[in-house]
Amino acid sequence: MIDGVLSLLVGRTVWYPGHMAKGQRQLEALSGALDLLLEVRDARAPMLTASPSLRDIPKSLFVWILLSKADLADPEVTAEWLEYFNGQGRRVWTLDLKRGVPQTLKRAIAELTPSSSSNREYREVRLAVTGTPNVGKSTLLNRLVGRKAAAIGGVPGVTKGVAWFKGQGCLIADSPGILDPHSDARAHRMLSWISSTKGQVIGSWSNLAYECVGFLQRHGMTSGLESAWKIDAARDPAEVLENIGRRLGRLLPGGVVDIEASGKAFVESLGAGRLGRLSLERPGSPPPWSELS
Ligand SMILES: Nc1nc2c(ncn2[C@@H]2O[C@H](COP(=O)(O)OP(=O)(O)OP(=O)(O)O)[C@@H](O)[C@H]2O)c(=O)[nH]1
Ligand SMILES: [Mg+2]
Repeated sequence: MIDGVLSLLVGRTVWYPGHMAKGQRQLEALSGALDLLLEVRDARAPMLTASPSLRDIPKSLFVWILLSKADLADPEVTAEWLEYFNGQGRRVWTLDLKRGVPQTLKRAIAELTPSSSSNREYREVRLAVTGTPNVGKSTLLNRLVGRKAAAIGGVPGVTKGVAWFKGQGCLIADSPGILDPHSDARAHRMLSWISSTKGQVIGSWSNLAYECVGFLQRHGMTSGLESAWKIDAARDPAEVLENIGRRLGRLLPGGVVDIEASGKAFVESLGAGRLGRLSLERPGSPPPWSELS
């Protein structure tokens, strides 16, 4: 039954609002005047959340990778990612932005000097944060400038345009989250599991949830689901969702579970990390979305 429902999701329904295209153009336009780009990726899925905006930037620009929401990812897998990126000669940090920014990152930024390659009339180092939606770009910026300068929020699409903020001895540009409009629809659906795209624009919440529960079951990652809602997570995904709905009291008249509301609660809980620490990708493994139909 689920296979039939999921096949409806295979069509390309990528969410690509106007502010993303505008943000990407703005970032590309200013990239020649930057000393550093901070590419924020979600530690739970560092390849899935690789930034598509890096294609048209000068090859000489330093790009450091910041794995955000490391507090929500499996620490062992995050350690593998650090090793992977270090092995590629990349500079990489993990972030738990609820706590702050690592001193080593602050120091590394403080040690930068304005690049002499661009013709500039200013002295401050200039950097920009980039990344897919909702990965924590604005939270990072606020942490770096030491105040709540940029708006943040738990849903993707909060930042709508590039804006500069003054930090200590540097200027930092915030930018809107950007998705690859040509990405595989399965990858796009998976982005909604970690709240990096809007689930409701992709398809029905219940279909997203069925697919996600199946993925977690295949990868032995359902313990958080069980402890959050005290349900048997080994059941058929439709049954799991139904039981979540009952637990949460998401009932329609007549006592029938509102399966869309249940799916929404499940996907949003997963994205917000309420179902335990888990990672969707491991270095060297095939892209996780390739196993979806
Ligand atoms: N647990 C956890 N939550 C984080 C972390 N960083 C950011 N968040 C939360 O993630 C949500 C998104 O943060 P934002 O800083 O608005 O993300 P953004 O990338 O600027 O999002 P857009 O502007 O919408 O693309 C907020 O609810 C933050 O509190 C982190 O390291 N750990
Ligand atoms: Mg933002």
